[in-house]
Amino acid sequence: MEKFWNKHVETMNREQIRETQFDKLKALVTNIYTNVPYYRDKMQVLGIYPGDIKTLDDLSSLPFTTKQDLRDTYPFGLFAVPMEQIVRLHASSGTTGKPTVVGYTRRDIEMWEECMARCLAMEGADKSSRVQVSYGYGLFTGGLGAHYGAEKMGAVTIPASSGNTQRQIMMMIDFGVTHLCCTPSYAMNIAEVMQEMGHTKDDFKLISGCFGAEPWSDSMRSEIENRLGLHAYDIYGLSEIMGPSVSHECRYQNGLHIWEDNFIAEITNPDTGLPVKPGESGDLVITTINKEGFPLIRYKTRDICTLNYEPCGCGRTHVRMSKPAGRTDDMLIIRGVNVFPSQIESVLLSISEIQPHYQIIVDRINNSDTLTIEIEIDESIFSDDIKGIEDFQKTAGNKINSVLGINAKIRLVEPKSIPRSEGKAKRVIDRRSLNV
Ligand code: DLL
Repeated sequence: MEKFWNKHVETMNREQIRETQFDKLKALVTNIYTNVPYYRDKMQVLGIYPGDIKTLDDLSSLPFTTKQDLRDTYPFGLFAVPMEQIVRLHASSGTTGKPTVVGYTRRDIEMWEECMARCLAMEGADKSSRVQVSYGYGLFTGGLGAHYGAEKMGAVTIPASSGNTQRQIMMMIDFGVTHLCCTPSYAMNIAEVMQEMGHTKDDFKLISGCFGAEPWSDSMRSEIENRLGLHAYDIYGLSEIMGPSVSHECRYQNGLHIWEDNFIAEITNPDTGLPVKPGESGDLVITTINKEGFPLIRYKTRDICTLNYEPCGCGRTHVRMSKPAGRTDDMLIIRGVNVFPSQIESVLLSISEIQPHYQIIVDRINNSDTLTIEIEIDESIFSDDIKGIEDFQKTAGNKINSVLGINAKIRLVEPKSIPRSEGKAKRVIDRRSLNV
């Protein structure tokens, strides 16, 4: 039977969702115009005032917010409440320069807990569950975000954080953990170490896994499900908006329901900023209509996906986003062909001998881009003759070429030679930027 955390809200009809969104949007625009000088200035430049928001569609007249705006206002310039009302800060690990800082009021934390509890319920968790949170705890939102939702639900919550994998496995077995929250690449790592320790999936009581924070393919999903003996669900979120639980998959696994009573989702063309046609893919843009501390108007996530408003078999009415393929900034352009690392993963894992451990190396040699994929393979292939190995490399290269239209050099590497992830996996080494 379908489990809900807040059935009334999760199943309200589309009209009710739009009404709720409109009421909250109006209040939000007045709030930021009054309390956030940065937003007020932006709106005044465009000649837009709170009274101009007369329908939900007027959202599109509001300015976008970008990562650059967050940097320009570092650290607290976009906060909409006095610091006395902020009870927690999180920050994203900026690869360059300063991180982006997000503040939460007590009510924001409660809203986040509620969203996370809805996500866990979607996987079938309830207060009888034992939830191991193996996302990193700290400024990263994964650990604490999942933790508070599981606790809110009344489940036994185990704040394992990431790392020390053998101990994680011992706890999962000894504590009878039913639900595991971590990145999909860390789940693979756990599966591998479990095997090395001489355990099998039957030693676990796992029912489901709540995996996100990085792109992962459906082939990776099957791999994790087979190895750990659980149902693997995708969860999406980002520090700027609210960490994990912006959206989550139901058991139909045909997209992730976005909690539309808290977030308005739009898809726009990443170059022009114009809305795409219904069902087309583009940049996911999110407006947080229920946050007090750090509300964002039309935030360009740079995550590429589509939106699906069709009714879902689970009964939830909130829109579904497709599994994000990756951020526009993670998209590789190799000799003019656009490709996301997750697409390469999908092709690789469709070849049975390939282990889900790989690294993508992009370089520029003699002014031409080169793509090398290092993959770990079964011991069995390594013990094969040279011809067998060459044939295998050719098959993998041809498959990449026929599906993605790019030439790749396949380098087979020994089992365990690619670093294992405890959080977000680093799949791509782009040496082109180093050579410029
Ligand atoms: O990764 C929040 C999170 C923690 C989500 C735990 C889910 C689970 P950031 O570190 O700010 O926050 O990274 C956000 O990660 O814009 C996406 O590009 C990517 N991302 C997050 N979830 C998914 C997912 C957290 N399920 C950035 N699939 C986002 C693909 C994801 N990419």
